[in-house]
Amino acid sequence: MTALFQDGGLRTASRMAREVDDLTLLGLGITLLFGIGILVALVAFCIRYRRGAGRHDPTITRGRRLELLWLTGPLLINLVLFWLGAGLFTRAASVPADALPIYVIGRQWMWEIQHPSGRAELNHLTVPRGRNVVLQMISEDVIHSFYVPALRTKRDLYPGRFTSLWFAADRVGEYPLLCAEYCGTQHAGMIGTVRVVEPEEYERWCAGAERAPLAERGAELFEEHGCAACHGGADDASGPHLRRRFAATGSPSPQRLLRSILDPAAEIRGSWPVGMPSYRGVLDEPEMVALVHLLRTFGEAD
Ligand SMILES: [Cu+2]
Repeated sequence: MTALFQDGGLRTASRMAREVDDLTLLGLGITLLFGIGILVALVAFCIRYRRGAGRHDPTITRGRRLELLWLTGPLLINLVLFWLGAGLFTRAASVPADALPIYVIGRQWMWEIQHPSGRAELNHLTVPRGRNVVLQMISEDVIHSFYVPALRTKRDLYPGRFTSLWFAADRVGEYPLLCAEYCGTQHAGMIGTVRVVEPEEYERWCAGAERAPLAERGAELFEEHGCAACHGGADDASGPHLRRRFAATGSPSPQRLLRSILDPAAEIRGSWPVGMPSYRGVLDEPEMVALVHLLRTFGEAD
């Protein structure tokens, strides 16, 4: 049924996008079926039982079976739609563990994309086909919304906080990327493209990075800002050895890591001797991205 949309500018680029279409069309189909059925019955009854037609008054005053039918029928249909919709929503919201992280920084009025390889892009997002990708997104100023119609997916970006969006694009091509949250006078110009390429091409493209890998830049910041003094594993350290701890337990989510950096008091557990200062206003967003990415790599089994 979705083939209908393929060439009409509503092309889909992931399996989940097609599932969203199918569910939408199912809901639309059921609505049409009932809507048309009711309309036809209404018109037919108006003509058949009009005044002067000589037919008896058709008003039904009792009919338990009929009542049960019109109560349970729509209820069951709605429960099925809810079940399908909730299932899809849950899958869209649960990031697969193996997803490739790519970082998105939104600012008035552009998208900055950072790949772990060190490759960066403006208003373009290059992703490998067939691979689960998770975007970790943050805004530098106001609320933006990352919207890719071809993926049937959208998520807001906020200042000082990471939100994530995952997808697995399965069709090579270029798809429009839009900001779906009015974010200032040039909001309408905050557009770009999502470029889906073959995995080998993505690897080749990443190899041409003009900057150091993200984790490397994160490691520099880790030293520069004195993180290592407390979190580097020294005997008299006043904080947990993060590399060792995350290697054992896995890294927390980017949002939780960022909160630990910007608002440490909210995240400190146990009885460490010195409270950590907040790094709000100290790190800019690209630095937050590099540092959080480094902390995420601590938790990856190698
Ligand atoms: Cu915007």
